[in-house]
Formats: sequence, structure tokens, C-alpha cells
Amino acid sequence: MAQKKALISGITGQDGSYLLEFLLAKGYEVHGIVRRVALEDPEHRLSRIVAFQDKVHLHPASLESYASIHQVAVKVRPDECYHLAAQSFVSYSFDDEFSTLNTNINGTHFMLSAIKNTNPDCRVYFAGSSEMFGKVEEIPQTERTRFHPRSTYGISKVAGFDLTRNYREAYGLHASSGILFNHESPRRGFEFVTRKISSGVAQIVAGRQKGLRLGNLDAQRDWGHAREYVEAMWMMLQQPEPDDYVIATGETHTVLEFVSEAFGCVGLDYRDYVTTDPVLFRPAEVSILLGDPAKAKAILGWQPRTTFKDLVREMVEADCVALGVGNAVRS
Ligand code: NDP
Ligand code: GDR
Repeated sequence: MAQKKALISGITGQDGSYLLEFLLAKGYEVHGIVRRVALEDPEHRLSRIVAFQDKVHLHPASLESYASIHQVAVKVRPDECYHLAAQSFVSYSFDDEFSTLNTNINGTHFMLSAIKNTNPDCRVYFAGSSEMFGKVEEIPQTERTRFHPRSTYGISKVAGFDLTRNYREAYGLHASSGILFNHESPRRGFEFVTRKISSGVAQIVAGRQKGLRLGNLDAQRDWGHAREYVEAMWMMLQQPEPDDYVIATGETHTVLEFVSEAFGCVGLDYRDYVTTDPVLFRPAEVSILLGDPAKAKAILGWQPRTTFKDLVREMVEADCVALGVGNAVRS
């Protein structure tokens, strides 16, 4: 059988890097869309995928330009396309609504349109989000729960979700959306709360930081491991029919629980280090997310494997090791 070709947008991000690794192991020829500046500054901008640089084909293109994405689609002619690129930081979307909407909505529209116009048999994955549920209308959230987004980020993902469904219904594209709940790893960006906490713990242990300032500690999230969530993306595209799936652990924890667990990994009491700052609270918060992954389990055969405790420990340990204080992590 001919080698399958995959095209990933957002390949430099947390999920893109794990997906790249996963698809290479499956024998795919992997192509990635990156910003032109990334190719000029690989040390910083390609840091998550540097180990695979000689195995991946990178193409400069802009999410703001249909023409540039069209060109890549013509050149690569992928069998599968994973659209992961987005302004993904919810908090930032309150500061810059316009660029969040432009990047996330137009970027998704351009990708879908370019694939439809150049490779209509290509299967497409869209990175939807539990942020679409926002002010949740039921607990737990399923594929049938109504959306009520609370940020322009969430709104942009609802628009992307609707566009993806419309390309499926109107043009027969094999396009699926994953409604992924929060997923983390040692490759998580430092701006997200889990990595801010794990790296903060490591900085404190290393004597480089005295305390940790956080926002809303009562928010509840359903946190899983990114490595497992990218497998679900691939599984969706192997199905005979396109569809939408919730990917979650089915467990929810407060930010405070994450904090307590993370400091506990190095034998510290978080109360000696953590303060809250109202500046870090969001104008409209998503208070609780809890996903029901029953459909993904039944149809895709997907199940989460990493426990909450193991996830926290892996992140804290990785950050401590990076700062030379790995021995502080309790066995
Ligand atoms: P990251 O923030 O780690 O990665 C985002 C990627 O998008 C990066 O490769 C980034 O490129 C790229 N990107 C951002 N803006 C632009 C732009 N204007 N033009 C081109 N590329 C751009 O996100 P994750 O890997 O965590 O998430 C992947 C996708 O899944 C995102 O769409 C996110 O919204 C969604 N999602 C994530 C969840 C999570 O918990 N991680 C949960 C649900 C959905 P660069 O490196 O150049 O900035
Ligand atoms: P989220 O992730 O908004 O859920 O979006 P984030 O880690 O930023 O926030 C989770 C919760 O923690 C609270 N919080 C803080 N958050 C940050 N970033 N920094 C803080 O100091 C802090 N203190 C408390 C937040 O208020 C929030 O309730 C992530 C992203 O990956 C999205 O792209 C993705 O779609 C969703 O997960 C599912």
C-alpha cells in the first residue's frame, strides 16, 4: 500500500508535536504548515519538533491567506489533514478578540475550502474544544449538549465546528470535529495554568522564584494527557463516516487540587507559596467542565490511560529535571 500523507497545521504546538510523533511511528509521510518566521528561528519556534526535523516536511504558509494554504494543499495532496493551528489561549482572547476571531474562524474556513477545492477525498480533523460548552447547560457534557461559549475563543471554535459540519453536509467532505477537553503534558505552553504551576514549583525548588500568583483556583477542569488525545484525532479519521466526538477523562478537578498535588510532589505545602491575584481572573469564566467520552469509547475504542495524579507528577518531574532539581520529586 502507498505511504499515506498527512498535513498538520499547528505542528509546532503541544498537540502538533505529539501528533507528528504518532503519525511518523505509523509510517505516514508527515507535512506541516508553519509560519515563515518559524523557519528562520528554528531553535525557538520549532523547539517541540526539533528532534523530528529531518523526518518532517515543513511548508511556510499563513492562516490569514487562503492562497498560501491552497498552494500547500496542491503541493502536498494529503490523504489526511489535521487542522490544529489556532490562537489557543482563552485568556488572551479577551485582550485581542479580533485577531482570535480572524485567525481561528478564517484559518479554519481557508483550510476546509482549500482541501475541498484541491483534494476532496482528503479526510479532515478540526480541533474543537470543551470551551464551546462554556456556561455549561448540563453535567457531564456530551456531543448533544448545547453550546454556550464564554469567550471569543469559544465563539471561534463554535464557528469552526459549524463550518466543519457544513462542509461535511454540503460538500460531502469527510470532516470530523473532536470536542477535546483540556489536555496537558510537559510540552504544554507556559501560559496555561497546569504548566504555570508545574514550572512554578520547579522554579521555587530551584530557588529562582519565591511564590506563585494565580487567578481563579475554584475553576474545575477535566484534564487528560495530550499524547493520548492526539491518538483520538487519528482514530476519528479512520472511521468510515465523519462525525463529532467528545474526548475527555470523565473526571473533573479544581485548579486548587492541581496546585496542592503539584506542590505535594516535592513535599511542599502550597499555602506557603500561592497567592491569588484578581487581575488573573477572567471577565467571563468557565466554571466547570466535565466530559463524557462514552461515544468515543464505544465507536473509536478510545479511552484515557493517564490518571490525574500521574499527569501532575509527570509535569512537575519534567520541569524539575530541566532545572537540575529532579531529586526533589518524592518517590
Ligand atoms: P498550542 O497553543 O500549543 O499550539 C497552537 C499552534 O497553532 C502552534 O503551532 C502555533 O504556531 C499555531 N498558530 C497559532 N496562531 C497561528 C497563526 N496566526 N498562524 C499560524 N499558526 C498559528 O495549542 P495546542 O497544541 O494545545 O492545541 C492544538 C489545537 O487544539 C488548538 O486549535 C487548540 O485551540 C485546540 N484545543 C486544545 C486543547 C488543549 O487542552 N490543549 C483542548 C481543546 C482544543 P506558532 O508555534 O508559530 O505560534
Ligand atoms: P483553558 O486553560 O482556559 O481551560 O483553555 P487554562 O490552563 O488557561 O485555564 C484553566 C483554568 O485555570 C484558571 N486559572 C488560570 N489560568 C491561567 N492560564 N493562568 C492562571 O494564572 C490561572 N489561575 C487560574 C483559568 O481561569 C481557567 O479556569 C485550554 C486551552 O488549551 C484551550 O485552547 C482549550 O480549548 C481548552 O483548554 C479546552
